[in-house]
Amino acid sequence: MKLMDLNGKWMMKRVDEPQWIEAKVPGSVYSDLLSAGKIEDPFYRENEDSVYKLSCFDYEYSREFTVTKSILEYDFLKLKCEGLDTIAEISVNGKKIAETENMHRSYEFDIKKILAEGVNTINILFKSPVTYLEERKKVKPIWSNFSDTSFAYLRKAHYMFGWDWSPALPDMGIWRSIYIEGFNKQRIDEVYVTQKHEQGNVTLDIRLKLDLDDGMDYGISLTVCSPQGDKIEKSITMYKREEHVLIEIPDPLLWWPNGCGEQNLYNIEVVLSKGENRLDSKSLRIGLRTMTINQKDDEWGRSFAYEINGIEIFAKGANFVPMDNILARCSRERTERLIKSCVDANFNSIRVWGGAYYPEDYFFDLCDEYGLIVWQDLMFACGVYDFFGKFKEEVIAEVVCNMKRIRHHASLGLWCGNNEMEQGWSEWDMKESEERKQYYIDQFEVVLPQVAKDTDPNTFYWLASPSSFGGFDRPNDENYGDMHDWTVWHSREPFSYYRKRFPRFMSEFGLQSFPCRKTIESFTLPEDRNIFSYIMEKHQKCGTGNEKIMYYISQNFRYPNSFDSLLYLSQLVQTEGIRYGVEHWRRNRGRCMGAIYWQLNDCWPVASWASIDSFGRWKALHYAAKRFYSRVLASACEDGTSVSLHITNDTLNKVNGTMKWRLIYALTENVLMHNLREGIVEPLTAVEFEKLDFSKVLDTDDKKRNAYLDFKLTEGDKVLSSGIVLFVPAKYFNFKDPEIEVNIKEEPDRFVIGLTSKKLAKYIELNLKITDGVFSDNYFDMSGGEIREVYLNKDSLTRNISLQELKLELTIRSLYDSYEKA
Ligand code: BMA
Repeated sequence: MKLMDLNGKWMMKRVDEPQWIEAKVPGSVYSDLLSAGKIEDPFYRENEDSVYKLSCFDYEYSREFTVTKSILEYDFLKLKCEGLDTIAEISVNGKKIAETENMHRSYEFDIKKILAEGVNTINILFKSPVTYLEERKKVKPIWSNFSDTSFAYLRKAHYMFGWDWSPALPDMGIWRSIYIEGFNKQRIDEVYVTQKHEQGNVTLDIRLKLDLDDGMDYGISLTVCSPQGDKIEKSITMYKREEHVLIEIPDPLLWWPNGCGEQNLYNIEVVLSKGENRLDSKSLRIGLRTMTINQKDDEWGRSFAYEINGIEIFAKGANFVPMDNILARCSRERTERLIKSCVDANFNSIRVWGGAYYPEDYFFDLCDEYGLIVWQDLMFACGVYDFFGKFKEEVIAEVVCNMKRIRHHASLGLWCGNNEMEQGWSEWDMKESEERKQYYIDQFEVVLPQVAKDTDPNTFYWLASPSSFGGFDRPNDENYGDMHDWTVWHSREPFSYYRKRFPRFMSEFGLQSFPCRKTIESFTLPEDRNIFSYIMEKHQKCGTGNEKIMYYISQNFRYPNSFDSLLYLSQLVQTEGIRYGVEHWRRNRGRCMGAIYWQLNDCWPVASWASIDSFGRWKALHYAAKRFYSRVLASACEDGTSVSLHITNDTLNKVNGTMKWRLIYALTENVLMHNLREGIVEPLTAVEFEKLDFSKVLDTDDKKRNAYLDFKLTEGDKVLSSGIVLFVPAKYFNFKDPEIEVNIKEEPDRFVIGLTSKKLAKYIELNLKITDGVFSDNYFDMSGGEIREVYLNKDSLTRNISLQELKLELTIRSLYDSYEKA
């Protein structure tokens, strides 16, 4: 039972300095220094460098707490630390009780004998992770990507040492809750729930483990509460340390990922008592579902698809990275905004990438509630590990601890051993010893799979991302397992290259862009606002990133007429590239069953692969994701002047659709050809709906530069999906001023923005100068003469604004405005 919270006000000081400053726990050194006004915003301009240096010192945290006589009467008193980052020495009343070296696990220490009635003190000393690694490196360096710090020696979130999207800011501190627990011989040690689904019936198998002497009779009462509030209760007497209780759920309501059904959740409460005395309790929230990865041999190799409640789904989502470098600033609210943005963009899954940390409980609660299947990497990425001795013990303890914490969540889709390490050993020139290669096999193919089998056997376990068979055998083979494809971007292949790839499950691919102007203003002075300035390059962590953005712009768009236009075009190339890949893989639904782009979010304001920046602002890509991940997608596969129109139906229902298309001459907006076709698309399938050949009409380059195809898939009067095809790169197209007209109306809960476009307009951007908000659609195309309504829900706005203010704040542009005309 939790007796005393030690969160809240502490004091903190740099060990070599005399003065203490006020600190907040959970928190961190940087966040306390920031609150005390001792450092400036580490994200501003080049402050990263000076703040990094502060991690070369040791810091001490201290607080007092009062222990009453009644507390001391407990047989056991434990100090619980849910997260210490990272090299820590813990003392209570001047007596050292432990040293720790792993931010990824929780710790429990016996403090019964040390506590005294009255005022007690607790001190936690954090030693510099930078100094520690420097010393280890001097003895024997260990390979790691993106940073030569030898970070793989330390169980600390790797991205903190700098990544190709993260600054190097290795913070430290008491980053999760700390408290005292007390119990009298008896407490609930573990509640582990598994489920059996048989012909629509669900039986829960609740395994209980108690911390008590055998043969004692303790009462356990279990309550399962359905989403509608119906309760099933069961009581037993425990005579052993471990017991199974089976509970059948009447009329089970299943949990589904977003887009497939409801996110029904059941609460389970376990209460331990002796006679009338309630001794301990634990609650869990679960979802009734079966979930695995299906791998079936087929004509191409072997499939790789999530199967939920018997249905194979196409996974749509992105890779999640930490939301801040100062973890104290992450919160449930910020995370909820991000997770909500995922489901608003039609995601049904998310991958938690292995170079970070195991997310908070609330992250998984939110994924349960919103319906995002979580691909959870273990926290190993782009590094080589010395898997023996104390390090090995730490790793095992950490994985067991996190599997036990997370395994009951409805949203947990799979555990994955690491990020890109099997691939690293097979494809990268790491020049590491054979001995370290053997450690890889022991860690990722023997020990951790066994830990998973013992701790969470019902969740699918995958050796590495990417992987095919394990054992360094073609880990990134497109026909087996999952795939990371960085040929577009890192090797500058054109977007059309994606169409040559038929991965079974694409778990990483991406293109960078700059964040929007508002975000750039947060870390720059006006004189920095040039992408090749020192400060802008400080906020670009991928060595050749800006060059590549410029390269892709040059392939697709005209030379931008301003810094603002350059930012805008960078977001458009990112959007187009990812759309190209996703639409192709969704057209090949069945062969490919997942497209998880790199990356969802950012930890600071930076040029990166993210679709949502560190302020939570949607880039063009995130709006495009809402369209290309839509449950029913109409997409065009163009090749010269022929176009095939496809429909991908990810729903569990038939689509009774009508596809209308028009070939239009842009100068006059005259319709050259058109057609309408009706048809049925079966659930969970992708079909080629229509094949068009315009070679006769578009027989000159000039005509190709002036004509476009617009297509729209409707069901009844609902537009399900639409698109526009150009027959030349947009940079060669003969755009005319679309003369977009805007008319805004206010309704109680939203603003309705009516738009008309005289001529074809590509990538129309709606932007608010000051306030942030999420539009129902953005960066979309309009054919000449089209009328459209876009909604801005008031609850998405970061402040209340009037209609008048909105009119002043709203700016609109399209591709036509991004380049010089004469
Ligand atoms: C993949 C990821 C990250 C990296 C990204 C972009 O390798 O796993 O390590 O940030 O590519 O290069």
